[in-house]
Amino acid sequence: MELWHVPQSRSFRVLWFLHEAGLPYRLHLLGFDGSSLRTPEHLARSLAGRVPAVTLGGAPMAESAAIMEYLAETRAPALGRPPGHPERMAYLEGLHYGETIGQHLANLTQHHVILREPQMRSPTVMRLEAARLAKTLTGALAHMAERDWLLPSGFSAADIAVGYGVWQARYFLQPEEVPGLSAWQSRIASRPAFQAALAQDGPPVIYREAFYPRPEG
Ligand SMILES: N[C@@H](CCC(=O)N[C@@H](CS)C(=O)NCC(=O)O)C(=O)O
Repeated sequence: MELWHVPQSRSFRVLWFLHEAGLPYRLHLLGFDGSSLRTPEHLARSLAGRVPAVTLGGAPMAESAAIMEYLAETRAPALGRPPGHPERMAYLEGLHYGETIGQHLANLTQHHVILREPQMRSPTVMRLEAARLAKTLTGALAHMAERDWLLPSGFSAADIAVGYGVWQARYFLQPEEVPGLSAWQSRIASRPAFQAALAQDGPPVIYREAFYPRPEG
């Protein structure tokens, strides 16, 4: 399979999944300036000109949760929970909760990183979205209670979908804002497949700072 990826973006989920599953892939690194995402070739793979985009046997897919669900069903059963599995509902919930977290990360990235002119940036949005991001993570942690991963039976693609947001949250949230977040990030970082995916991620193109503080208010 082929994967089109922008370093530090949501396509990292698919890259991480491929390493967890031990599946072979061919990686194409794209920029985040818009131009390489808007070519006719890329728009044929991703309707909105985004990443991730993959081709599987020549057929395109471009939603990371759908890609992971399909790959788990067809090539990596240990990372999925099939229909009829007692954890199926919680698995699907976690797999898609990643985008509930992701929308806040995307808004924070817009206002701290993408919008360059100060008058375009909203301190209100920065504060509101940081609080909403913290809420999504606090909620997930409360649900996990004493567990390391989202499902009682252990690590799954749902942990990759959510884990990408957990990892990226370090750009916008201080550890004390979400008790348990640092330990969760450490558990993610301790996975060999995560480290192997990081090694393939490519040079930073979105986040140049380790942390983006929001204005007081
Ligand atoms: N729901 C999609 C979202 C994909 C998405 O929006 N990716 C961003 C990078 S994080 C992108 O390609 N943005 C480029 C653009 O908006 O032009 C997924 O999770 O795969």
